[in-house]
Order: sequence, then structure tokens, then C-alpha cells
Amino acid sequence: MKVKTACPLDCWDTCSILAEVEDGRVVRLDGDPDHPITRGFLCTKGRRLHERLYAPHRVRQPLKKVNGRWERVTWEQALDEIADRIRDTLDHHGHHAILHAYDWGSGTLLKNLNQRFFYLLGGCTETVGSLCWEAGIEAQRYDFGQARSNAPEDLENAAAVVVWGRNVSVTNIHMMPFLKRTLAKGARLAVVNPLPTDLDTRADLLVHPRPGSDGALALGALRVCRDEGWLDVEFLSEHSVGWERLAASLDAFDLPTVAAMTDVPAETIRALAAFYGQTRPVSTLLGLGMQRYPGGGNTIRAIDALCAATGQIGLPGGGVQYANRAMSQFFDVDAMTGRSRARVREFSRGTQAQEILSADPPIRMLFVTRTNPLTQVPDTAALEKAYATIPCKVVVDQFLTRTAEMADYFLPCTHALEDEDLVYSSMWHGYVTYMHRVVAPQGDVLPDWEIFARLADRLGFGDQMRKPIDEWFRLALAPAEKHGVTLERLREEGTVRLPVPEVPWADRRFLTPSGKYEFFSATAVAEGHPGHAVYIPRQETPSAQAYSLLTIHPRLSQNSQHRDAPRLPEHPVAELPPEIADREGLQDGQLARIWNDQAELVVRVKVRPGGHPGTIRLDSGWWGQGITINHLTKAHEADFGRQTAQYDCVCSIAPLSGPAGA
Ligand SMILES: Nc1nc2c(c(=O)[nH]1)N[C@H]1C(S)=C(S)[C@@H](COP(=O)(O)OP(=O)(O)OC[C@H]3O[C@@H](n4cnc5c(=O)[nH]c(N)nc54)[C@H](O)[C@@H]3O)O[C@H]1N2
Ligand SMILES: Nc1nc2c(c(=O)[nH]1)N[C@H]1C(S)=C(S)[C@@H](COP(=O)(O)OP(=O)(O)OC[C@H]3O[C@@H](n4cnc5c(=O)[nH]c(N)nc54)[C@H](O)[C@@H]3O)O[C@H]1N2
Ligand SMILES: [Mo]
Repeated sequence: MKVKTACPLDCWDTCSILAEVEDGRVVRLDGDPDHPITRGFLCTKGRRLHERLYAPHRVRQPLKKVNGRWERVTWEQALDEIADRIRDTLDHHGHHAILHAYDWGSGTLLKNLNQRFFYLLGGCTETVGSLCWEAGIEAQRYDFGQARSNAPEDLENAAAVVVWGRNVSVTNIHMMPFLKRTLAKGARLAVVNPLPTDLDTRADLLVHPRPGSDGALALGALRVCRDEGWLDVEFLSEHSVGWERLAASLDAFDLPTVAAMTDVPAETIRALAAFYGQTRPVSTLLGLGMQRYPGGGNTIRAIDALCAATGQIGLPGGGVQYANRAMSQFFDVDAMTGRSRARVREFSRGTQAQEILSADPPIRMLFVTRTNPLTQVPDTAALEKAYATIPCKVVVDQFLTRTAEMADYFLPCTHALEDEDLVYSSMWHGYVTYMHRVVAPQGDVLPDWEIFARLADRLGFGDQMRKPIDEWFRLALAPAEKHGVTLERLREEGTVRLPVPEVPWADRRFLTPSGKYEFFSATAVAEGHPGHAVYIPRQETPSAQAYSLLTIHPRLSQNSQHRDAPRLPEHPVAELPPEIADREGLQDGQLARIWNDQAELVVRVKVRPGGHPGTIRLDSGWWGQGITINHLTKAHEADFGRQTAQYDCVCSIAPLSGPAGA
């Protein structure tokens, strides 16, 4: 029997899946050939959902920590005790003493009911902001009114493609067939990335900026376009506001200055400018990496400005693709959660450690759902210290993550293949997929929403957490139903396209206050930011001995979800260019120490030519040797959206037998 479901992981691609079931067990997972975008192919991390379902170390019973050791307990005991703690906390400290730390470890619709529970308490403290993408989302809100992307199929209309900081072949693998077809039709390709990528061999133009300097690069290229007259005059005069103010600021970005700021040769900056200024349409595929810096939001604004001024917006084959927030209008998530009615105290996901330590009222209980903060939040040591001050900690997960190991109660939840749900992503394409339940839940695991409904029963508001799931679906789908995307259709068809535009802004009407593209944004000013894109340098300065450290997403796993990886190496692989290897006396395959003022780690060296000569790469999500990759990173914030700036990080490296480090 084959059952249709979808991948719940927080990812560009949001694949639909065909699960083959025999005798009540999943025997294999394949991509669903009927999905118009992901077309029958599943990536490694998607296929590994199967491994995680049956992993021997998956936890299938509730656990309680007694004298420092986990003991099995019944749901009744765990939930009775937790409900007592909640009541006691509310009585003595109020609802803001309860912190709900959540993220998108599973992105399915019904998971929003977790938040509902806390809002029904009257409110709570919750984590907001982003470890992921929010600076760029805010940047595009200032520029366009909302972050929107041209449809994947539209890429083939491009005369040129710029892959700017997106690791397409690793993180967005279903883009590859679209990209290959576009290149086969003769489109030119530019790749802008400090690290070498799999696309480099196909590129007509390779740009390897110093990490965190893309804002200067984009403004430098835009100045060339201004000076050469490579601008779309009609777009500037009819469809935008504030160009003159941005244009005047470009005088500071002459080629020699920008070359020194970015380590990109002047002729390469000029070639990038020509790429935009002398070709149309150019489709720009942005990644999220270059906004994980102190000036990250302004960097995205600078790239938007380069694309807009050269006339790449609102055209088939054009656009600056960062996200597809047009998707959110079809789901009434607030109706499910009731957030707008709750009194919520907000802590930033990235800087929650300091906020916990200085909180008044203090945090007395922590609930963690759909996230593993003690590997994924920058500056792990600071967060460990802060969490240690919280007297009662509850983690809902499937595995004893590093975060769970610190908890008092572990509540085991269902795996996506054991749930009925819906999933869509606002990162890329416009499809939503219905997830049929593939197999029965194992052991004593419960869906997240059932765990919180049972807690609510004990606290006297179970009726407000309990509805048949179809009613929750209908509540959330009300806006989509107006466009004919009904629950019945979703159940029957599996994957359905929502009516998001194929080519956003084709009518040149933007969602900004002026209705035009805003090179200068009064909204940004009102929110305390510069009105137009500026260049904000990073805080951690690379030097002859302190290299940039980029801790990017792993190929074979989703973030930290590779506890079950058979190949998880004891020593993470540090990829570095020959320039660093030569200077530090490092050979391919040898062990080396990486350190900075926060932590030290033993890595295995892999020399990979190409890329910026002072940049080292590690996979994020790894942990071992008593620490995580994020012990090395700092809790700096980006300029917009309470986004973390974890890529603003430097480190030193030496052979393992070399001189002592930090
Ligand atoms: N296999 C796999 N796929 C995933 C994920 C995963 O963990 N594994 N995670 C999913 C999630 S949560 C997300 S958010 C997306 C992320 O998708 P991407 O944005 O494609 O990938 P990241 O690893 O977040 O971003 C790192 C990219 O930004 C580049 N970069 C870093 N600093 C700079 C800079 O200063 N300038 C420029 N130009 N580039 C820079 C890095 O070299 C790298 O190519 O991927 C999703 N897909
Ligand atoms: N250094 C560095 N740090 C980074 C990044 C980086 O590039 N470099 N990337 C950042 C980015 S883009 C992101 S998005 C974050 C991701 O940060 P997280 O979301 O914390 O990352 P994951 O490792 O995916 O952890 C998700 C957890 O949710 C659990 N889970 C899965 N399904 C469910 C479910 O249905 N219910 C519940 N309750 N739990 C479930 C998983 O088992 C896993 O433990 O990491 C950020 N941190
Ligand atoms: Mo992410």
C-alpha cells in the first residue's frame, strides 16, 4: 500500500512523499512523482525520516528525571505533575514566568496548537525573532511590502541567473533541474558566495566576497550601474520612490574602496554590475546566509536595490527570490492560536540567554517544542547557563536531544508519518500538501496537540483545546477555501497549488505604503533604521590568524536532526582553502584544532580550492567532544527582525600537535 504524505522539515522544497507500507510498517519512502515541483525525488534528509521513525533510540514513553537519571513514568503522572507546576507558577509568578521556546523543527499546520495552549493560560513568555531568515524578510517588507518570489517554473524565462548566497545543490536540491534547464537554454550564471559551491564549474562569473561584505559589494555594483547609465529609468521614475537619496549615497562606494572592503577585484565587481545592468531579465536566487550578520537586513536591501534599479522586478524570468510570504494569506493561523488575544512577553530566540537571566518576573518553567536550542542557538554555553537557572523544564520531542538531556520531563511526540496534517512552506513554491497518516503511532507517543489538550484538561480549559481535527483544518483554511482550496480537495488531490502570483509585482503595484518600490522607506525610519540600504560592517574582524568561520547547513541532515546518523563523525570536517592550509601547515585529512575566545574543537581538515581565501566551513548541527558548533558562535544580532548574526564569527586553526590555543 502506498500512502501520500509530505516532508515536515523547515526547507525550501516541502516535498510530497509516497510511503510504502507493508504489514503496518513503512518499508520505503519515495518522492511523489505527481508533485509538480519536487517531481518524485527525495533528498537524503527526507529519506532519513524513515530511519528516525524506527530508530532504536527514539523515545516512546514519557520520562521524568529523578536524582539526575531518566525514569519512565505514565502520561498521567507526568501530566499531573506538570499541571501542578503550571498552577503553582501561575499563582506565584504569573503567566510570564512560563517560557515557551519553539521553532519550526516540524512545520505542519496543527503544530500551531502548541502555542494556543500557552495563549489560553492568558499568555506566556515566548521566543520570537529568528535564527534563520527574518532580517531578509523585513528588508523585503521595506522594499516591496512583502517578500515574494517568482514561481520555480518561471526561472526558465531568465536570460541570466545570479545565485547569491544560496547553497542550491545542498539545501534546495529541487531547484537544480530548473536551473539546469535554464542554463541549457543559454542563460548565463553568476555565483556569489564566500565558499566554493557545486555550481561553480557551471558559472560564467564567480564572486567570492569576504563573508559579511555583500552589502558593500551590491552598493559598489549599483554605483557602477548608476555611473554607466545601466538603469531602468522608467521603473525608477514611475514605479519607485527614494532612488535619488540612495543614488547620492553611492558616491562612497567607488571600485577601489569596495574592492578593499570585499576582497573582490574591481574588475569582478564591474562584471557583476554588467551582469545586472546589461542583461534582462536576471533572476536572483538569494540564500539566507548573507543576512546572518550585523548588517544582514541592509545587505538584502542593497541587493534588492541593485535588482530593482536595473529593471529586474515584475518580469517573467526576473525577481529577487528570497521567500514566498504570499502563501501566508491563505491560512488563518491566528484563528488557531489566538495569539492576538494573549499577553505575550517576547524574548528573542538568539539572545534569550541574557533575557532569561535578567527576567522580571523570572522564568520558572520552560517548555521546548519543535526545536533543539542547545545545539542551534548561537553561544551554546550562555544558553546552557541560563536554562540551568530554570527550576522546571519540559521538552516535547522524539529524541533525547542535547536540550532534552537538560530537562526534568521528556514528553514523546508522534513522528510526521504517524500524523494527519497539512504542510506548506513560505520559502519557495506555492503548493500545499495534505499529509495522510501513514502508520499508527508507536509506543505511548502522542501528537503535540493531544499532549497539550491533556494538560489543558487538567487546568480546566480542555474544551478550548479539543476539536475534531477537521474543525481545526477548516478554521485555518478559511481564507484558502475562498479560493476553492478546500479540505476535501486537499485530501483527495494531495498537493494543491495556491493562487500565489507566478510573477509577483507584474503590475508594478507594491504592498508598501507608497504602493511603489521603496529605495527609501519611511517605515524603516519609523522603526529605527536607515531609510535606504547602507553598509554595516561585521563586528568580528578577520585577520591574518583569525579566519572567518561559516557554520552552514549540512548536506545529509536537517540542522541537528542527525542523532541517528550512522556516519556522524567524531571530528567534524573543516573545509578550508589551500591558502589557509599552506599558511598553517595543514594537510588534507589531518586533525587540527579550531578555537576562538569561546571554545575549542578538534576537526578533520579537508582542503578544497576555490572560494574566499580566508574562510573556513563547518556543518552546523554537529555536536560531540562535549560541545556544539554553536559554542564557537556569538549571540550578535542582525539589524532587522531580531535575526541572529551567527555567521559573524572568526576562529584560529592549527595542526593538532601545534602550539597551544585559547
Ligand atoms: N540538506 C539540508 N537542507 C536544508 C537544511 C539543512 O539543514 N540541510 N536546512 C533548511 C533551512 S532551516 C534553511 S534556513 C535553508 C537554508 O538554505 P541556504 O540559505 O541555501 O543555506 P544556509 O546553509 O543557511 O546558508 C548558507 C549559505 O550562505 C552562504 N554565505 C554565508 N555567508 C555569506 C556571505 O557573507 N555572503 C554570501 N554571498 N553568502 C554567504 C554560505 O556559504 C552558504 O552557501 O535550507 C533548508 N534546507
Ligand atoms: N551555527 C549555526 N546555527 C544555526 C544555523 C546555522 O546555519 N549555523 N541555522 C539556523 C537555522 S536557519 C535554523 S532554521 C535553526 C533550526 O533550529 P531548530 O529548529 O532548533 O533545529 P533542528 O535541529 O531541526 O531541531 C528541531 C527539533 O524538533 C524536533 N521535532 C521534529 N518534529 C517534531 C514535532 O512534530 N514536534 C516536536 N515537539 N518536536 C519535533 C526534532 O527532533 C529536533 O530535535 O538553526 C539555526 N542555527
Ligand atoms: Mo532555517
